[in-house]
Amino acid sequence: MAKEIDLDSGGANHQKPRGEDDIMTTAQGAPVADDQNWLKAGARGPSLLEDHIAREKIFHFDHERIPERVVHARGYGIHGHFELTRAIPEYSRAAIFNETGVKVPTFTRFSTVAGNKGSPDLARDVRGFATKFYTSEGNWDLVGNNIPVFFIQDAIKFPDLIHAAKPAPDRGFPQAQTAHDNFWDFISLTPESMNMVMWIMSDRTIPRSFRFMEGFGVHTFRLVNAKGKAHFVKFHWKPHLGMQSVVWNEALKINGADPDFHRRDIWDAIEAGDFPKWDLGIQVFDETFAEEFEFDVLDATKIIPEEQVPVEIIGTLTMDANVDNFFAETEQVAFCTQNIVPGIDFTEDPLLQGRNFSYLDTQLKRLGGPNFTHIPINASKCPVRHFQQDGHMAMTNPKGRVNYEPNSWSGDIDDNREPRGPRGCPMHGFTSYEAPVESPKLRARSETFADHYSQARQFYVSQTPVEQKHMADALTFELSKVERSDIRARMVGHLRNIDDDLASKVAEGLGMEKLPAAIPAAREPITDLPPSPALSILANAPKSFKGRKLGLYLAEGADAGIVSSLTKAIEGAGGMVEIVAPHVGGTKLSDGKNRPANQKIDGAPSVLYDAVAIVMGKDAGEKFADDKPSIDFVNDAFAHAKFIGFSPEVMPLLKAAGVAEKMDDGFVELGDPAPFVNAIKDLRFWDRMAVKQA
Ligand code: HDE
Repeated sequence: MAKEIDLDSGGANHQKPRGEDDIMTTAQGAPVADDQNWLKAGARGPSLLEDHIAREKIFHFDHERIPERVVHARGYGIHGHFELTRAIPEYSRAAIFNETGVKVPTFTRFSTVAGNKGSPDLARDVRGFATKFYTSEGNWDLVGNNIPVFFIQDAIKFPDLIHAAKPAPDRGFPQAQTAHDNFWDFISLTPESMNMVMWIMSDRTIPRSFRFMEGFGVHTFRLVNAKGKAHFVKFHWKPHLGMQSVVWNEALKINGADPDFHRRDIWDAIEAGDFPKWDLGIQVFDETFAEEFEFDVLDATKIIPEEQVPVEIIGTLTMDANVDNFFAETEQVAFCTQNIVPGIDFTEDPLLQGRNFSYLDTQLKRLGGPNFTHIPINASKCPVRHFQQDGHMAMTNPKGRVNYEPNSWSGDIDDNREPRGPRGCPMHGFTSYEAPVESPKLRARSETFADHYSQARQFYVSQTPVEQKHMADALTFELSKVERSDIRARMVGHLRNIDDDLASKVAEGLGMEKLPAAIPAAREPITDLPPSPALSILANAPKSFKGRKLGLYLAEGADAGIVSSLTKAIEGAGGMVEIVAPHVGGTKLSDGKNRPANQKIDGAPSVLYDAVAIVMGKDAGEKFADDKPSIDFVNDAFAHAKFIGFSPEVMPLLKAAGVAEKMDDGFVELGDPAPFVNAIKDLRFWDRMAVKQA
């Protein structure tokens, strides 16, 4: 029998979890008796248009999609909070920066740039790192990336860049990759991209996890203090878990084995209560530094090396809650670079200035009207008072007669008191920093933006030999997918301005008979800049397995003692263990007990793990020596320089995989788990890769 509807719950009813007890209703709230059979003339039809229930259901379904973001379509959002650990009133009057201990809620969306919503997570691509801070003075959006520089210097070039990177318009492919003619054609004709090209061809674009990436605000912004004094600032996010990337061959395989690898990783970590954290760092500098610095601080294709202006840590971002509803939160969140608060201001960076137009404009298209600020994920958590009104889907509608300013309604003016109601507030309200501007109107690029190679070279020489090899391999891979040889040659011509050795390696990788001539530079590179150690991932590796995952492959008769002591040791070191077995139902260990598995071996290749351990009983070691997924598990772990823990019974499998004769210090026999758990703190056994690290 139908239960009575709780009238008091009104429109909020649909926001409750959709539980079994709920009575189904139409969107108008009318109870529905049967939503599985369309109203028909007779049991065999035809169907009747009269069926308002069926039509409403189908109508709503037809309109479920909103346009995906033109860039950064594939994203993943997480709730969290930011806590200020060092107040900086000397730099900024923003409430979020003024009192140590201030805590504000946040929402962060990570993303790839080029792929569509359904593209794989491990595409070689820049990752978006956009955070909305719900401060007491309004929302501040820091819409950054995991790379501190950008491809272009002027926003007007953005549509060209993105058109070139996305699938070609005639054929609609390739999806989520830059390994094609259009991208490299554009890049090789755009020398200002060369610094960014070094970054995207590095391991930064194939992060192991969102949790193991840095983030950057990219542009130079301004901080303005209570006296109106301004400093320049660059924002940085530093992950507590350190940085880590996968290798390219792993990325290709992960995309097949688990296209949701990154989102699953952060979802699982958060569900397990292992909340990722980042420190917020600032590089603060003044006009004098800006004038003396070798490059223009308004040029978003350049960094300011940390060795020149240290990153000062001022707070911590903790991500601690997954979304309840992907669409409502991750899809509908609307980041806008123009969302700043008093005490933070823009600079004249031409890329930032263009973004300030684009983001607001794009939300209008994506979310369908000007009231996207009424959507809960976008609404500020502090009071909002203004005279904007109406429009599509207006959800928060003020009461009362007055909707203009100045007015005599909202104050008590009869007794000569100041009229109340929303008013501009010169003392606390946002005032733009009075940067002096006196110039002719020009369509021009400043001369100070013209050196495109010095920092590209600095990035390359700051990498370890393993990382440099990865860059040469990445360039070779990408350019090998370019059909036109003149584009390949032009690109190698640019590399010659960056590093001749790199250019030669790529030319060799591409099978070029002779090295193409260097491209004439718009301006001679400044100098051979010193390496910046902060730019390398491997030189700054965390030396810890914390937050990482061990794939523990077990088969019949595996020593129960080893399994339990290893699991305990890994978890004690802050790592996670995933059990892989021939069947997901589990496998019987030496103590006769069944150990349930998380994954079946052919669905869990070793590319999904940071290190692997294999423990089997004697018969199983022989039996799985014939098994292709088991052989691949070992082979890939070996090829990707992973640490491999093993029990002696596994030798037949190691032999069959062809690694038994090549066993190096990356193989650790299990018994006492300590040596293995100690070894995997290095994350990979890099010596196995041809190039030795410096
Ligand atoms: Fe974006 N960018 N962008 N971008 N961007 C968008 O806004 C744009 C740039 C970044 O998770 C769009 O809401 C222009 C730099 C992130 O929702 C759009 C230019 C940086 C996200 C847009 C840039 C970024 C976007 C598409 C050149 C790093 C995802 C959907 C001037 C500092 C935010 C949307 C999210 C999204 C325009 C360059 C980061 C079209 C015109 C530089 C992380 O407005």
